Amino acid sequence: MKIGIVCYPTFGGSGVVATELGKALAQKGHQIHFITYTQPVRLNFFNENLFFHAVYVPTYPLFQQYPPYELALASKMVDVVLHEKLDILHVHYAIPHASAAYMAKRILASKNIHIPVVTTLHGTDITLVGKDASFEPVVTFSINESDVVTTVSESLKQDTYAHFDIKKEIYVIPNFIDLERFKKQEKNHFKKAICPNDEKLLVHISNFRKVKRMHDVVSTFDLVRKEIPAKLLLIGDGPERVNLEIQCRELGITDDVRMLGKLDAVEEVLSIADLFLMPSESESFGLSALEAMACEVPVISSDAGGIPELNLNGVTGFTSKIGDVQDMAKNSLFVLQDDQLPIFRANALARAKEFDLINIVPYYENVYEIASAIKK
Ligand code: GMT
Repeated sequence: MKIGIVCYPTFGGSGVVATELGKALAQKGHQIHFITYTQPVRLNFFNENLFFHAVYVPTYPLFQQYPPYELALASKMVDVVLHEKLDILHVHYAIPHASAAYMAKRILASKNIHIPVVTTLHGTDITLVGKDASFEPVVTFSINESDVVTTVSESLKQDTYAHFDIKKEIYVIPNFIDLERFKKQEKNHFKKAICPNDEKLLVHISNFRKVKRMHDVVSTFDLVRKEIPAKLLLIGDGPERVNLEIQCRELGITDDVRMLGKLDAVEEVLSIADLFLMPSESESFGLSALEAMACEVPVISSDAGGIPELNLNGVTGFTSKIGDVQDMAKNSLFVLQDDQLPIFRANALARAKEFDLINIVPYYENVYEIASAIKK
């Protein structure tokens, strides 16, 4: 099939899932056309089936700080569908991709061209931004107008029905992992550099937004470190970084906390980690937790959203009530015991294997078939 994938090109989870899906589909022989405003971060290699089309938004004095990206995106979708003869459009993250896809679909219909649209909802497009009154009517409409809608967890499906008046079936297709890339590697020299005295290594990876409850990461680590020698690595960057620096200074733990910024090769850091922390306020799936588990790292998390569908309480790690750092610290100390850690590591890997992209990508091919069979 010739598939147009519309996504955010950034480090954020939805962009990563969209890009990895496109790469996997290209390897299966589909022709994939990414449509977004800049090259997606993980689209960093050559494959004869992968194409990138940049959305250009012209500036004009009247637009001031509001250039109409959605219109430029819809126009680019029309252009790519027409000239590359796409069979389907798959948009990731509802805002503004689903409504831009609706516009493109209607424009193409006026030219007697039918293009099926699949919309994948990822998380904050539903649970945070999308349900805001500023967007809700457009999000509801464009979800209902998509030919097929998918969510990345059962929890997000239920949230979508709860927050929006959705009249159609939603298919759950969980996020997936490339086990060839995400696997525990031999990185002992790196571990020695970070943990010279064999300290336990706790890791957190995110976009440092409020929804990630980064202060709970630091508080949990602080409680663990009071009991056993431990270090914390924070990967990523975002609005909460300054607050974290202040919190670490106030707790007097700066020597044991390192912020490495945005890294591409996160699997190298995960290869030396003993525990992954994800205390999020809201999380539709928790892709970075899956990446950790694939590298044999157990997860201590909140029980928000879809996390419990991935992190099995007492098996691959533990889930706690949102904000219960005492419980998260207690669970961390339990998992980090020498007789427990190998068991949790093995369980985490076994669970991650259930999300192997080889098993999950065919579900997307299936919904493309379903969407293509719908004639409107
Ligand atoms: O929160 C992020 O990291 C970004 C956000 C996005 O939509 O780009 O991630 C969401 O989608 C990911 C991929 O499906 C999920 O793994 C994340 O759980 C989800 N984030 C939230 O729900 C907060």
